[in-house]
Amino acid sequence: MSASRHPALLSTDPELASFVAAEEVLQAQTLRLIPSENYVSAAVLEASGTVLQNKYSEGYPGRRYYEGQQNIDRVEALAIERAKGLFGVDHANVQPYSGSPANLAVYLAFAKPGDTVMGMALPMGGHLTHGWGVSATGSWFRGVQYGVRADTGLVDYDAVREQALAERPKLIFCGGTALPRTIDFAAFAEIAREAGSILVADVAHIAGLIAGGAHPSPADHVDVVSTTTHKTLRGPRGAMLMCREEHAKAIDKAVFPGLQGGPHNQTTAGIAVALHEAAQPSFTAYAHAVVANAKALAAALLERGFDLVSGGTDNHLILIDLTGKDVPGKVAAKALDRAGIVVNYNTVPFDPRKPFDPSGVRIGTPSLTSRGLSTEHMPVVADWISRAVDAAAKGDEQALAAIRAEVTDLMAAFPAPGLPLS
Ligand code: DSN
Repeated sequence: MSASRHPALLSTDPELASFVAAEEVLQAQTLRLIPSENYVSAAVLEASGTVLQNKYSEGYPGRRYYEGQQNIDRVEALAIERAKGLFGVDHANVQPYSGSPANLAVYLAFAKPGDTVMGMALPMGGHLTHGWGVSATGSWFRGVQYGVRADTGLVDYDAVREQALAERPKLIFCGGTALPRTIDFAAFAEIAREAGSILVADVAHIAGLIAGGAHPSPADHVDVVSTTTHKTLRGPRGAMLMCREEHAKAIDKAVFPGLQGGPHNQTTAGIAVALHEAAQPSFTAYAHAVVANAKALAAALLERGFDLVSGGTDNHLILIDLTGKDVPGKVAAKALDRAGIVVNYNTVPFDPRKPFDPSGVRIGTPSLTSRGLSTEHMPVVADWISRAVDAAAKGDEQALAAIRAEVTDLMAAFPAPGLPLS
């Protein structure tokens, strides 16, 4: 199949082409539940693979350090205008290479090494770059971390406020990577105002939901919005920083020349296409369907005796605590993978196990919704997960193989965007 899709690659480097072809088959045949992944459209794939990648263009539209920018400037200006329109912000920088560099640029813009910064602890659902110890942001800065309540699995905004007023951090991050509930940006804004902190909403996971109106927007509440572009937003792997006009210069200077060199123009083009797609009514329907599917899947998992952190979900993501099932997260994730269901093992709040062998698995509905699965399919998905976890406990490989056959069968009826071979 790759012969027709990537003929030049096949003829130049058949070995590499075979890996790509195998990945196409894998993505077509499996049920992909990793909540930070998705399928980009064929248009985004095409834009991301253009000759735009042949250009160096350090600087910003109209202010470059290299000549020959007449087309690149138009591409980047278009991406910027589309980001501003979609997210309702004054300023957008579309050059960060991905989420971690985007967040590092925020530190560079507003803080000095040694300053106190505050974010959600990684094992509670935060992100490495929110001041967690093993990241540069936790070693070059003094990271203080908040979490969720043990009894509810929810952020305790009173506790966050108390901590912020005691620590007076330079930066406060809200958002994370394993948060199944709506983020109260207004509450964080009030806390940041009282503490005199710059508030950053890292909406990487939920950017597409915000764009589609399925999650409240941080635009009116925070100083900076940081996001990757490849999760629910369904763009290429990249990132954006968005802010009010007053912070525009600091953000731009931090991204370039502060942290990065030439932007990846082919990615900028893919981002522009994704932003255009996300502005269509069909994307609003998609974002709401992602949430409806996640709620239906959570309900079906609860019916089957699963323990979900915070008791369910408001967004695209579900965090399953497998402690009661007596199957470690990693064992379950690997068994699910053998059953054709791709998830990642994940810590749960207050996890007694280690991050590399934690108690939970993290799942989400962005990818399956992109393929057109709807709420009626979620009990089937929950059944597969339940059967696979039981099979993992018993070491029943035959049961996993049987699930895999069922998964492949259903997926064949729901072609994935960008993968015509499905
Ligand atoms: N790696 C991303 C995720 O899976 O959530 C966060 O950076």
